[in-house]
Amino acid sequence: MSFQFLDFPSARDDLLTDVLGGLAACPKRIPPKYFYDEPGCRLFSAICEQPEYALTRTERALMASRLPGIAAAIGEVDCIIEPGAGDCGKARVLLQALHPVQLVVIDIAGSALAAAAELLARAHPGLAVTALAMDFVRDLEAASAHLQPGRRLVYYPGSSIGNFSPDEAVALLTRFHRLAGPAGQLLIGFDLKKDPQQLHRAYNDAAGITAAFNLNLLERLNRELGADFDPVRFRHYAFYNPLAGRIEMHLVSLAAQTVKVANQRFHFDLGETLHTENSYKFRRDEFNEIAANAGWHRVNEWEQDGFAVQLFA
Ligand code: AVI
Repeated sequence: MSFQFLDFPSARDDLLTDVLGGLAACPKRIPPKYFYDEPGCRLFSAICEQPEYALTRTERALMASRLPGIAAAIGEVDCIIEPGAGDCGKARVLLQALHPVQLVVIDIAGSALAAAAELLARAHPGLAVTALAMDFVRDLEAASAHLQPGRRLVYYPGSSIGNFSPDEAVALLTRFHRLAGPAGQLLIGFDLKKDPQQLHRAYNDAAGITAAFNLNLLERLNRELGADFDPVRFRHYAFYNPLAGRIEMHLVSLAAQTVKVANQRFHFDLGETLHTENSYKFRRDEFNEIAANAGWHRVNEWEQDGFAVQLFA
């Protein structure tokens, strides 16, 4: 078995800085990457099982039914790199069809990543598995030093690209392009624009799991930064904004209240929002333009039930 785990702890230090900066901003905001502590990862997995949230299931079904065609379009690959790999479940599917020499999985949630990547390495004795615990939006360049030479495929499934603004998406895809190198490819999955009611339901599931996921952010700040948020005094509020083409998630204050984080006080008016996430939905041509601005040209695409997977070179 070949398994390597490397921790780039700089990401941890950002939580306090980002939270203090985000609470001082107007409107208040916190980056969605901070949803994913251990309870947050568990809640996100539960969201993916909710009947209203079809995104993950649809992508899984698309990948399962089209895998031979996708693998044929990709061709020979030496190294698969998956930023935001989480529990490595999606990489496992690709490994069945492509037979790379190395798999590099990257995630900010280091301990869950390490455990999942080690299991993968045990199941594939011929594969070199490298797990990098880092904030890939900031530290991706550091990953280059750990890539074996050869043809690289960056795999970015799950519509995670939708959690970035269009400008941020171009910047991130440009960094993927640099990491993939001259013969590199990008396989990316994203959610398509669709009936806003369907989108609304997906982020307002009846079981309240998305609400718990959103509110867990406040509990995380209490646990890790000694903040004193009272989660029952905030309401999960998610809606589709058709002008911006995105779901917006907010935590709306149910009272005029003051919250303390690291000895700084922040006032919330009744009805004031803390903006926690955007989830952009795309038309296929819109997405092509974003990718083209990052130096990628489209090679192939697959679509199923409002979800698209595109291959770029
Ligand atoms: C990870 N990301 C693509 C999910 C999304 O749909 O934007 C996160 C999520 N937020 C609420 N539900 C799911």
